[in-house]
Amino acid sequence: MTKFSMDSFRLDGKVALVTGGIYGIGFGIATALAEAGAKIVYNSLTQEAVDEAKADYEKLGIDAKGYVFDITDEAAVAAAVKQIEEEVGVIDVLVNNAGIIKRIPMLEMTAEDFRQVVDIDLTGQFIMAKAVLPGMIEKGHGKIINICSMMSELGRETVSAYAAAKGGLKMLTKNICSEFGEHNIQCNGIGPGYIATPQTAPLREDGHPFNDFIIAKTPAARWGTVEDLQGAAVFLSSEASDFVNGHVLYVDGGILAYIGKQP
Ligand code: NAP
Ligand code: GCO
Repeated sequence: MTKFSMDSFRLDGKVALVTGGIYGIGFGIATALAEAGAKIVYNSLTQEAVDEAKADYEKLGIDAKGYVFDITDEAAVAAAVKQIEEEVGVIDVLVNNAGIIKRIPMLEMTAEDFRQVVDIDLTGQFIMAKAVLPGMIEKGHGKIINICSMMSELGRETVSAYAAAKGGLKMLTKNICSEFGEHNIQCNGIGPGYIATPQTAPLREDGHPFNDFIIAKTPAARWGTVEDLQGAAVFLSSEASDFVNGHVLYVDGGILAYIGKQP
Protein backbone atom coordinates (compact mmCIF):
# COMPACT_ATOMS: atom_id res chain seq x y z
CA MET A 1 0.00 0.00 0.00
CA THR A 2 1.44 3.42 -0.91
CA LYS A 3 1.55 6.13 1.75
CA PHE A 4 -1.32 8.61 1.39
CA SER A 5 -0.29 12.07 0.17
CA MET A 6 -2.33 15.27 0.19
CA ASP A 7 -0.82 15.83 -3.27
CA SER A 8 -3.64 13.58 -4.53
CA PHE A 9 -5.89 16.65 -4.10
CA ARG A 10 -3.56 18.85 -6.22
CA LEU A 11 -4.37 19.89 -9.81
CA ASP A 12 -0.94 21.09 -10.93
CA GLY A 13 -0.50 20.78 -14.69
CA LYS A 14 -4.23 20.28 -15.27
CA VAL A 15 -6.43 22.38 -17.58
CA ALA A 16 -9.87 23.04 -16.09
CA LEU A 17 -12.73 24.49 -18.17
CA VAL A 18 -15.52 26.01 -16.06
CA THR A 19 -18.49 26.98 -18.19
CA GLY A 20 -20.16 30.24 -17.17
CA GLY A 21 -17.26 30.79 -14.78
CA ILE A 22 -17.59 34.57 -14.67
CA TYR A 23 -19.38 34.95 -11.34
CA GLY A 24 -21.50 32.92 -8.89
CA ILE A 25 -20.86 29.22 -8.38
CA GLY A 26 -18.70 28.86 -11.51
CA PHE A 27 -16.32 31.64 -10.51
CA GLY A 28 -16.14 30.28 -6.95
CA ILE A 29 -15.30 26.78 -8.16
CA ALA A 30 -12.76 28.07 -10.70
CA THR A 31 -10.85 30.04 -8.07
CA ALA A 32 -10.62 26.92 -5.89
CA LEU A 33 -9.35 24.77 -8.76
CA ALA A 34 -6.77 27.49 -9.48
CA GLU A 35 -5.66 27.40 -5.84
CA ALA A 36 -5.17 23.65 -6.24
CA GLY A 37 -2.88 24.32 -9.22
CA ALA A 38 -5.15 24.12 -12.27
CA LYS A 39 -4.91 26.39 -15.31
CA ILE A 40 -8.37 27.96 -15.52
CA VAL A 41 -10.34 28.36 -18.74
CA TYR A 42 -13.86 29.78 -18.71
CA ASN A 43 -16.51 30.98 -21.12
CA SER A 44 -19.40 33.37 -21.35
CA LEU A 45 -21.80 34.64 -23.99
CA THR A 46 -20.13 38.00 -24.66
CA GLN A 47 -16.58 39.33 -24.95
CA GLU A 48 -17.51 42.07 -22.48
CA ALA A 49 -18.45 39.49 -19.83
CA VAL A 50 -15.28 37.50 -20.55
CA ASP A 51 -13.12 40.62 -20.20
CA GLU A 52 -14.80 41.72 -16.96
CA ALA A 53 -14.28 38.27 -15.47
CA LYS A 54 -10.64 38.20 -16.55
CA ALA A 55 -10.05 41.34 -14.48
CA ASP A 56 -11.79 39.69 -11.52
CA TYR A 57 -9.56 36.62 -11.83
CA GLU A 58 -6.48 38.84 -12.12
CA LYS A 59 -7.41 40.61 -8.88
CA LEU A 60 -7.03 37.19 -7.25
CA GLY A 61 -3.74 36.54 -8.99
CA ILE A 62 -5.28 34.01 -11.37
CA ASP A 63 -4.27 34.09 -15.06
CA ALA A 64 -7.52 32.65 -16.40
CA LYS A 65 -8.26 32.46 -20.12
CA GLY A 66 -11.77 33.26 -21.33
CA TYR A 67 -13.60 32.31 -24.51
CA VAL A 68 -16.89 33.50 -26.00
CA PHE A 69 -19.34 30.75 -26.89
CA ASP A 70 -22.83 29.51 -26.12
CA ILE A 71 -22.84 25.99 -24.68
CA THR A 72 -25.95 25.13 -26.74
CA ASP A 73 -24.18 25.90 -30.04
CA GLU A 74 -22.53 22.58 -30.96
CA ALA A 75 -20.38 24.04 -33.76
CA ALA A 76 -19.21 26.93 -31.60
CA VAL A 77 -18.41 24.55 -28.74
CA ALA A 78 -16.40 22.24 -31.02
CA ALA A 79 -14.45 25.20 -32.42
CA ALA A 80 -13.82 26.62 -28.96
CA VAL A 81 -12.60 23.31 -27.52
CA LYS A 82 -10.24 22.94 -30.52
CA GLN A 83 -8.94 26.48 -29.92
CA ILE A 84 -8.51 25.84 -26.19
CA GLU A 85 -6.61 22.61 -26.88
CA GLU A 86 -4.29 24.52 -29.27
CA GLU A 87 -3.80 27.59 -27.07
CA VAL A 88 -3.90 26.13 -23.53
CA GLY A 89 -3.92 22.36 -23.70
CA VAL A 90 -6.25 19.36 -23.69
CA ILE A 91 -9.01 19.80 -21.11
CA ASP A 92 -8.46 17.56 -18.08
CA VAL A 93 -11.42 18.83 -16.03
CA LEU A 94 -14.78 20.06 -17.30
CA VAL A 95 -17.09 21.75 -14.82
CA ASN A 96 -20.52 21.95 -16.47
CA ASN A 97 -21.71 24.97 -14.51
CA ALA A 98 -23.45 27.26 -17.01
CA GLY A 99 -27.20 27.24 -16.62
CA ILE A 100 -30.41 29.23 -16.33
CA ILE A 101 -33.67 28.98 -14.45
CA LYS A 102 -37.17 30.18 -15.29
CA ARG A 103 -39.60 30.42 -12.38
CA ILE A 104 -43.01 30.24 -14.07
CA PRO A 105 -46.15 28.31 -12.96
CA MET A 106 -46.37 25.30 -15.26
CA LEU A 107 -49.75 26.25 -16.75
CA GLU A 108 -48.28 29.65 -17.70
CA MET A 109 -44.97 28.27 -18.99
CA THR A 110 -44.76 28.02 -22.77
CA ALA A 111 -43.20 25.04 -24.50
CA GLU A 112 -40.56 27.49 -25.78
CA ASP A 113 -39.71 28.48 -22.19
CA PHE A 114 -39.45 24.81 -21.28
CA ARG A 115 -37.28 24.00 -24.30
CA GLN A 116 -34.90 26.92 -23.60
CA VAL A 117 -34.24 25.77 -20.03
CA VAL A 118 -33.75 22.12 -21.02
CA ASP A 119 -31.60 23.18 -24.00
CA ILE A 120 -29.16 25.06 -21.77
CA ASP A 121 -29.34 23.09 -18.53
CA LEU A 122 -29.29 19.61 -20.07
CA THR A 123 -28.53 19.55 -23.80
CA GLY A 124 -25.77 22.15 -23.39
CA GLN A 125 -24.11 19.96 -20.76
CA PHE A 126 -24.28 16.99 -23.16
CA ILE A 127 -22.73 19.11 -25.93
CA MET A 128 -19.89 20.23 -23.66
CA ALA A 129 -19.16 16.70 -22.44
CA LYS A 130 -19.23 15.29 -25.99
CA ALA A 131 -16.72 17.95 -27.07
CA VAL A 132 -14.14 17.27 -24.33
CA LEU A 133 -14.41 13.47 -24.06
CA PRO A 134 -12.24 12.61 -27.13
CA GLY A 135 -9.29 14.54 -25.68
CA MET A 136 -9.77 12.89 -22.30
CA ILE A 137 -9.91 9.43 -23.89
CA GLU A 138 -6.68 10.14 -25.80
CA LYS A 139 -4.95 11.39 -22.61
CA GLY A 140 -6.15 8.38 -20.62
CA HIS A 141 -7.88 10.39 -17.90
CA GLY A 142 -10.52 13.06 -17.38
CA LYS A 143 -12.97 14.55 -14.92
CA ILE A 144 -16.44 15.86 -15.73
CA ILE A 145 -18.41 17.57 -12.97
CA ASN A 146 -22.04 18.38 -13.70
CA ILE A 147 -23.59 21.03 -11.47
CA CYS A 148 -26.88 19.45 -10.54
CA SER A 149 -29.34 20.75 -7.95
CA MET A 150 -31.80 20.02 -5.15
CA MET A 151 -34.13 19.87 -8.13
CA SER A 152 -32.29 16.78 -9.33
CA GLU A 153 -34.17 15.10 -6.45
CA LEU A 154 -37.08 17.36 -5.51
CA GLY A 155 -39.75 19.39 -7.26
CA ARG A 156 -41.30 22.66 -6.33
CA GLU A 157 -43.81 25.07 -7.81
CA THR A 158 -42.72 27.16 -10.84
CA VAL A 159 -39.53 25.27 -11.70
CA SER A 160 -40.88 22.38 -13.82
CA ALA A 161 -38.42 22.88 -16.70
CA TYR A 162 -35.44 23.39 -14.40
CA ALA A 163 -36.27 20.30 -12.31
CA ALA A 164 -36.76 18.19 -15.45
CA ALA A 165 -33.39 19.36 -16.77
CA LYS A 166 -31.53 18.89 -13.49
CA GLY A 167 -33.09 15.46 -13.00
CA GLY A 168 -31.94 14.57 -16.48
CA LEU A 169 -28.49 15.95 -15.70
CA LYS A 170 -28.23 13.52 -12.77
CA MET A 171 -28.94 10.64 -15.16
CA LEU A 172 -26.59 12.03 -17.83
CA THR A 173 -23.91 12.00 -15.11
CA LYS A 174 -24.55 8.30 -14.46
CA ASN A 175 -24.53 7.55 -18.18
CA ILE A 176 -21.23 9.29 -18.89
CA CYS A 177 -19.80 7.33 -15.94
CA SER A 178 -21.12 4.11 -17.46
CA GLU A 179 -19.90 4.76 -21.00
CA PHE A 180 -16.43 6.19 -20.26
CA GLY A 181 -15.31 4.78 -16.92
CA GLU A 182 -13.12 2.25 -18.70
CA HIS A 183 -11.08 5.20 -20.08
CA ASN A 184 -10.28 6.38 -16.54
CA ILE A 185 -12.79 9.19 -16.93
CA GLN A 186 -14.90 10.03 -13.89
CA CYS A 187 -18.16 11.93 -14.25
CA ASN A 188 -19.80 13.08 -11.05
CA GLY A 189 -22.27 15.75 -10.03
CA ILE A 190 -22.27 18.39 -7.36
CA GLY A 191 -25.75 19.11 -6.05
CA PRO A 192 -25.63 22.52 -4.38
CA GLY A 193 -28.33 23.37 -1.88
CA TYR A 194 -29.67 26.91 -1.86
CA ILE A 195 -26.64 29.10 -2.55
CA ALA A 196 -26.44 32.89 -2.37
CA THR A 197 -25.70 33.89 -5.97
CA PRO A 198 -27.32 36.17 -8.59
CA GLN A 199 -29.52 33.24 -9.63
CA THR A 200 -31.19 33.06 -6.21
CA ALA A 201 -31.10 36.77 -5.43
CA PRO A 202 -34.84 37.16 -6.16
CA LEU A 203 -35.58 34.52 -3.49
CA ARG A 204 -33.48 36.28 -0.85
CA GLU A 205 -34.89 39.77 -1.14
CA ASP A 206 -35.80 41.35 2.21
CA GLY A 207 -38.93 39.77 3.59
CA HIS A 208 -39.28 37.24 0.75
CA PRO A 209 -41.08 34.26 2.38
CA PHE A 210 -38.82 31.84 0.51
CA ASN A 211 -35.83 33.15 2.46
CA ASP A 212 -37.31 32.09 5.82
CA PHE A 213 -38.59 28.85 4.25
CA ILE A 214 -35.09 27.80 3.19
CA ILE A 215 -33.61 28.70 6.56
CA ALA A 216 -36.22 26.45 8.23
CA LYS A 217 -35.60 23.63 5.70
CA THR A 218 -31.82 23.69 6.10
CA PRO A 219 -30.29 22.03 9.22
CA ALA A 220 -27.37 24.47 8.84
CA ALA A 221 -30.03 27.22 9.19
CA ARG A 222 -28.40 29.37 6.55
CA TRP A 223 -28.07 29.85 2.79
CA GLY A 224 -24.99 28.24 1.31
CA THR A 225 -22.10 30.22 -0.15
CA VAL A 226 -19.99 29.44 -3.20
CA GLU A 227 -17.12 28.79 -0.77
CA ASP A 228 -19.14 25.87 0.65
CA LEU A 229 -18.85 24.15 -2.74
CA GLN A 230 -15.11 24.60 -3.29
CA GLY A 231 -13.80 21.59 -1.38
CA ALA A 232 -16.19 19.21 -3.14
CA ALA A 233 -15.15 20.64 -6.52
CA VAL A 234 -11.43 20.23 -5.82
CA PHE A 235 -12.00 16.66 -4.55
CA LEU A 236 -14.03 15.61 -7.61
CA SER A 237 -11.49 17.26 -9.95
CA SER A 238 -8.50 15.50 -8.38
CA GLU A 239 -6.93 12.04 -8.36
CA ALA A 240 -8.29 11.66 -4.82
CA SER A 241 -11.66 10.82 -6.43
CA ASP A 242 -10.42 8.45 -9.17
CA PHE A 243 -12.66 5.65 -7.86
CA VAL A 244 -15.71 7.89 -7.38
CA ASN A 245 -17.90 7.76 -10.50
CA GLY A 246 -21.54 8.42 -11.35
CA HIS A 247 -22.18 10.02 -7.98
CA VAL A 248 -23.94 13.27 -7.15
CA LEU A 249 -22.37 14.85 -4.07
CA TYR A 250 -25.01 17.01 -2.45
CA VAL A 251 -23.55 20.06 -0.73
CA ASP A 252 -26.79 21.32 0.74
CA GLY A 253 -26.37 21.95 4.46
CA GLY A 254 -28.51 18.86 5.07
CA ILE A 255 -31.71 19.90 3.26
CA LEU A 256 -32.25 16.53 1.57
CA ALA A 257 -32.00 14.73 4.93
CA TYR A 258 -34.41 16.99 6.83
CA ILE A 259 -38.22 17.26 7.04
CA GLY A 260 -37.86 20.90 8.10
CA LYS A 261 -38.18 22.80 11.36
CA GLN A 262 -41.66 22.78 12.92
CA PRO A 263 -43.20 26.26 12.41
P1 NAP B 1 -25.90 32.31 -12.24
O1 NAP B 1 -25.44 33.26 -11.20
O2 NAP B 1 -27.19 32.56 -12.95
O3 NAP B 1 -24.72 32.08 -13.34
C1 NAP B 1 -24.97 31.22 -14.40
C2 NAP B 1 -23.85 31.40 -15.40
O4 NAP B 1 -24.12 30.60 -16.56
C3 NAP B 1 -23.72 32.85 -15.89
O5 NAP B 1 -22.35 33.19 -16.02
C4 NAP B 1 -24.38 32.79 -17.26
O6 NAP B 1 -23.91 33.75 -18.16
C5 NAP B 1 -23.95 31.41 -17.72
N1 NAP B 1 -24.75 30.92 -18.84
C6 NAP B 1 -26.10 30.81 -18.90
N2 NAP B 1 -26.47 30.30 -20.09
C7 NAP B 1 -25.32 30.10 -20.81
C8 NAP B 1 -25.04 29.60 -22.12
N3 NAP B 1 -26.01 29.22 -22.95
N4 NAP B 1 -23.75 29.54 -22.52
C9 NAP B 1 -22.76 29.96 -21.71
N5 NAP B 1 -22.94 30.44 -20.45
C10 NAP B 1 -24.23 30.50 -20.02
O7 NAP B 1 -26.06 30.88 -11.59
P2 NAP B 1 -25.37 30.24 -10.28
O8 NAP B 1 -26.28 30.44 -9.11
O9 NAP B 1 -23.93 30.63 -10.19
O10 NAP B 1 -25.49 28.70 -10.69
C11 NAP B 1 -24.50 28.09 -11.50
C12 NAP B 1 -24.97 26.68 -11.73
O11 NAP B 1 -25.32 26.08 -10.48
C13 NAP B 1 -26.24 26.60 -12.59
O12 NAP B 1 -26.17 25.43 -13.39
C14 NAP B 1 -27.35 26.46 -11.56
O13 NAP B 1 -28.48 25.79 -12.10
C15 NAP B 1 -26.67 25.62 -10.53
N6 NAP B 1 -27.21 25.67 -9.17
C16 NAP B 1 -27.36 26.88 -8.54
C17 NAP B 1 -27.82 26.88 -7.20
C18 NAP B 1 -28.02 28.14 -6.41
O14 NAP B 1 -28.67 28.06 -5.35
N7 NAP B 1 -27.49 29.27 -6.85
C19 NAP B 1 -28.10 25.69 -6.57
C20 NAP B 1 -27.97 24.49 -7.28
C21 NAP B 1 -27.51 24.51 -8.58
P3 NAP B 1 -24.69 35.17 -18.27
O15 NAP B 1 -24.29 35.93 -17.06
O16 NAP B 1 -24.18 35.76 -19.55
O17 NAP B 1 -26.16 34.86 -18.31
C1 GCO C 1 -35.32 27.70 -6.93
C2 GCO C 1 -33.83 27.86 -6.78
C3 GCO C 1 -33.17 26.49 -6.79
C4 GCO C 1 -31.68 26.64 -6.80
C5 GCO C 1 -31.01 25.31 -6.77
C6 GCO C 1 -31.34 24.50 -5.57
O1 GCO C 1 -35.93 28.57 -7.55
O2 GCO C 1 -35.83 26.71 -6.40
O3 GCO C 1 -33.31 28.67 -7.81
O4 GCO C 1 -33.60 25.76 -7.90
O5 GCO C 1 -31.25 27.29 -7.94
O6 GCO C 1 -31.21 24.60 -7.95
O7 GCO C 1 -30.46 23.39 -5.56
